[in-house]
Amino acid sequence: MSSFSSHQLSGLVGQFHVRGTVASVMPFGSGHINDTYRVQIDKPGERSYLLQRVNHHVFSDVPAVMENIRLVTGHLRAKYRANGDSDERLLDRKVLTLIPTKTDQFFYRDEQGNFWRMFVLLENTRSYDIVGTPKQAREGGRAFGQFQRLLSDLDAALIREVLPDFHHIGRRLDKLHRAVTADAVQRCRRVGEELAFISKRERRMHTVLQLADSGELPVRIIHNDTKFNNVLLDEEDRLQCVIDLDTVMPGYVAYDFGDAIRTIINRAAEDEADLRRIALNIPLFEAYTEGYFEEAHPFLTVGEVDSLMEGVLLLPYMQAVRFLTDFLEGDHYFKTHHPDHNLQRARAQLKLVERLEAEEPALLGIINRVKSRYG
Ligand code: NDG
Repeated sequence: MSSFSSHQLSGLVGQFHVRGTVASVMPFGSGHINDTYRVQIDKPGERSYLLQRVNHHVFSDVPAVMENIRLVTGHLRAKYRANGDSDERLLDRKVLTLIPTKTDQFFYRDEQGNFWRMFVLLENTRSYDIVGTPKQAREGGRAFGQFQRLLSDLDAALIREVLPDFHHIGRRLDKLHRAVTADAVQRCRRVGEELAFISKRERRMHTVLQLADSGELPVRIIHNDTKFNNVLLDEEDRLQCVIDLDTVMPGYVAYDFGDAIRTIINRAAEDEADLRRIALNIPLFEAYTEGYFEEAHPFLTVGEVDSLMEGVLLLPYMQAVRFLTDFLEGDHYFKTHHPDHNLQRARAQLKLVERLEAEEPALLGIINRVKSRYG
């Protein structure tokens, strides 16, 4: 994370409509892209905030990102209100709340060209990098199922594709192949095994795109970054809010399902160095699937249900392709904490693909069982 002095950070907070004076601004969370700080206000009982520097190397059009977030949070709030939620303070816990700047913008641009934004911080909530219990997994499934359902009547044409082809496996593989050819930092000789593993599976990993091309998958507004730590739960592990809306864009539900399962089913961390520890927790898969169908069954088509398992294999595969590409390009995209971090992440994700392939019949059986409850 680039460092900003507490004086600079307090100055930035002062650009936004916050109540009270700042007590502290501390780094917060474990994201790989943006820089996030927790802003504590110097008054007991006053709410806290999240100050974020949006990574404008990743998001080249930050105003478009912010416009998407404004549209999506506005739509979600209106839906909750229409469903009878009238208490605005409770709504603040269900939907991210942006704090405008003193000039009524949703971001502030500093002299160095950094983009800053501010959200209300949800007190007494938690997020988990690794899921512990079926209850947490079920709430995760409900979270993203509900998110997609409530957005299913928002016109996808209104949402800007801020990261074009974000989950297009063909483009991701092209980028990997270009990185291999360029071999900019001479790391190619270290990844032969990983490249062979990836190339062996290239064909199958195009299945979601093929289904989409043949018209079997509707384009929907999806979250596109459904890591479990993007769901906030309360102290009793009940769903509160879906966060990190930067990547909300048109796409296919299999992407969100697969990306969520990638973090939920893995007993180890996304970047686990000891590959023997990468093992599946199938009861958590079942619980997530149940929670997801509970919310999503009214809108899912038969084609979409049939695509979910493909998403489960595709998303860890695509993530490995992305980590490996970044490793070969010299680690410009994801924040890394040591020199081989992206390689370690890629290896962990490929091991996860292997484990998922071995359990495919069991996982499909669960999806079919849950689906059959809804006729
Ligand atoms: C970041 C990525 C997400 C990826 C995740 C891996 C962006 C904007 O890291 O795609 O799945 O942990 O690239 N976000 O959140």
